[in-house]
Amino acid sequence: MPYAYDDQNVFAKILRGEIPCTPVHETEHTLAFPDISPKKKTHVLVIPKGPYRCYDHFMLAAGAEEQLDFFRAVAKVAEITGLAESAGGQGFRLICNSGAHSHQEVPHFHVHLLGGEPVGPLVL
Ligand code: DGP
Repeated sequence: MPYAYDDQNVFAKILRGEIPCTPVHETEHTLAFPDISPKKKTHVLVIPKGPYRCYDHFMLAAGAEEQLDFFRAVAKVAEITGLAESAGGQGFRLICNSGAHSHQEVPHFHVHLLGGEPVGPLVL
């Protein structure tokens, strides 16, 4: 079954400029901006610009160039925000909710990058 993509989701609106955001980092294929409701001192969302619904959609349908651009951008954001060890930081947690059981609220693939303070053990 093909993946259905709803272009009325909030991240699609951000990409079209219909909802404002303050970019932390932007590349040809990727955009990163602060989460509207930060759960840690630093909480950045990284999204591909293409219309991908979830992790498996992105990894199975996007081109290798988009995928590499995305995951490199995540590392770049970790550097820009000072979380990366290469930037003197203490590291970060990446979270990807993908699909209904994961509690993904926005149906546009994204990862959460969290840090700037200890994030604690993974509690589910
Ligand atoms: P998830 O549950 O993984 O789909 O998380 C979606 C996140 O998106 C959630 O942490 C809140 C964030 N969010 C929702 N609407 C907006 C918005 O309009 N702007 C920004 N910056 N973040 C948003």
